[in-house]
Amino acid sequence: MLPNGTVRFTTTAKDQEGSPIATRAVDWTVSGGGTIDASGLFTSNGTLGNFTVTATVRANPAVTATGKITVEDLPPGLVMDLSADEVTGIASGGAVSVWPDISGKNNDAIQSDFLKRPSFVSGALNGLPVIHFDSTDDGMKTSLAVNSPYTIYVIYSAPVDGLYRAVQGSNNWFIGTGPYNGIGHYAEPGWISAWQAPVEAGRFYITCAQNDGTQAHFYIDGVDKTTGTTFAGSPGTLFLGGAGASGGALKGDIAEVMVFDRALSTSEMSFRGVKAAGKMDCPYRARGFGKQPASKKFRHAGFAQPFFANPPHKFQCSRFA
Ligand SMILES: [Ca+2]
Repeated sequence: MLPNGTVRFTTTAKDQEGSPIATRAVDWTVSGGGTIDASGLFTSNGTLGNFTVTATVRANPAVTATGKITVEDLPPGLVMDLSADEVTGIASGGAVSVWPDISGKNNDAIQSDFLKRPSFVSGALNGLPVIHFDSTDDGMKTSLAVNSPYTIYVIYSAPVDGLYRAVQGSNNWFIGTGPYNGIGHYAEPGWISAWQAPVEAGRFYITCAQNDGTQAHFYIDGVDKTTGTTFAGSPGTLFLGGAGASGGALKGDIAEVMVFDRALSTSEMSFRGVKAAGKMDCPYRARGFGKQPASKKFRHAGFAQPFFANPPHKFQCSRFA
């Protein structure tokens, strides 16, 4: 969440067999960073950091539950932030009807059809949860209309085969697996990036689509993969997985989707990417972000000494379904 913002916490009571029971009165406390009122509404005082919220059953103080909150200073222009580790109250494998937006802009992703809801998977990526979208029809709709300029991050695992969409628009715009069996990014009227390197099954990629109103770029793990900068079509209304213009499914997992209503600078993009890579323990090449290798020599030099935000523990960055 953003400094000086608010977020509401709730509790769900269950008996020893896991069945829901009436929620009893609880008292709320927080380890720092602001205040929390009797209704569970946390209000940041602007202090950045990680804080723990504790709910204590008033009639039996031995019974407590905790939640965590991260207050961080994000670049201006954040209009949607769907983070799987901010989804609460769903057991692993459970259906996700609402993926709450934590940007403060109320652009939640929703799915009213039970059969089309993605599922919550706990402890899937560096101990953090992800949202799994099936190979047929799981999808979610947001109420966010995106037109250039914009910057959109999608951190997801792709299938190794076929044409699957992680995030798409009401227009023919998507980030997903291309027909070339690599991660691709399409915006009318053509491919901004059709990377043909093999996708590793279960591996999470930090993808970033940036459009400054004139030129479009696409980055994978901090590396510029743009092949066509002039395809400037915008997504329109944003959808996840098998919803939107094509209905094409994902067949994979999403950890986070972040949308800014402006083109972030290269240093801002690098900062966000390194933050995400650290949180999820994914490899990320921070140096040279935003720069298309100018020559073969440069490209060799760049890849010979990759910089990783964390050691590239491949399997900590992966989930195999
Ligand atoms: Ca389904």
